[in-house]
Amino acid sequence: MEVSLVNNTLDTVVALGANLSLRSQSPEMTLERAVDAMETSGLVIRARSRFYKTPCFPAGSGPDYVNAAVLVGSELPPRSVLDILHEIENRFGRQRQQRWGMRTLDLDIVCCGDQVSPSLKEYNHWRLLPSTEQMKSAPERLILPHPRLQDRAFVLVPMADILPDWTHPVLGQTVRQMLDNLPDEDISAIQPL
Ligand code: A4P
Ligand code: MG
Repeated sequence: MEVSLVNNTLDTVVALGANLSLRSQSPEMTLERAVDAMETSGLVIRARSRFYKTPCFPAGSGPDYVNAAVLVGSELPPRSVLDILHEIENRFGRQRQQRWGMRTLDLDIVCCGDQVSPSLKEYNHWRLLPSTEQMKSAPERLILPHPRLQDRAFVLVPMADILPDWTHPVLGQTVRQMLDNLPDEDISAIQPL
């Protein structure tokens, strides 16, 4: 389902990922139920990507993921949306042990329209942090857009299903253009389920 709005301020994209089963519930089923839980919590799901099987990043650090993205309509501030997402992650057994560790459910806010938060300076700090440092430290505050979305085929491919013309407010590139910058093998590794 594709929506032809470009950078509407209410456009919030949420990325979903899971690579561990929750008891007998597969990652795919967890993602289905997480989307339902988002709706029950009052977030309006305006578009939903396909579900994709994606190789774990960093390579070899765990089982394949299932990834997807949804376009959410909400009048809540993004911080309140993130609180709802964290509550859903907890309900689905998420434990934060290790940065980029395996997880039953990860819900990230990829973008909220044109917003750059909390400031361009802090956004750039997290975007430009060397990856060895990224693995050790996580931001306390909500950073928008998600500092690594432009590097991640597992975020951009699902996002291209729902909002391909969204333009990154700092990098000035659309989702399609950011995908074009990635190696072909990163993109071909993302397979619809
Ligand atoms: N935080 C700040 N900004 C945001 C935002 N825009 N969205 C804060 C969500 N959270 C944000 O997040 C750490 C802290 O960042 C939180 O306190 C939150 O308030 P987290 O979700 O606890 O930690 P994380 O998921 O390990 O970090 P992050 O930054 O979400 O990691 P990534 O970069 O998303 O990597 N491989 C595949 N194939 N598919 C995946 O989905 N995901 C990861 C996680 C690694 N490898 C993967 C996948
Ligand atoms: Mg996360």
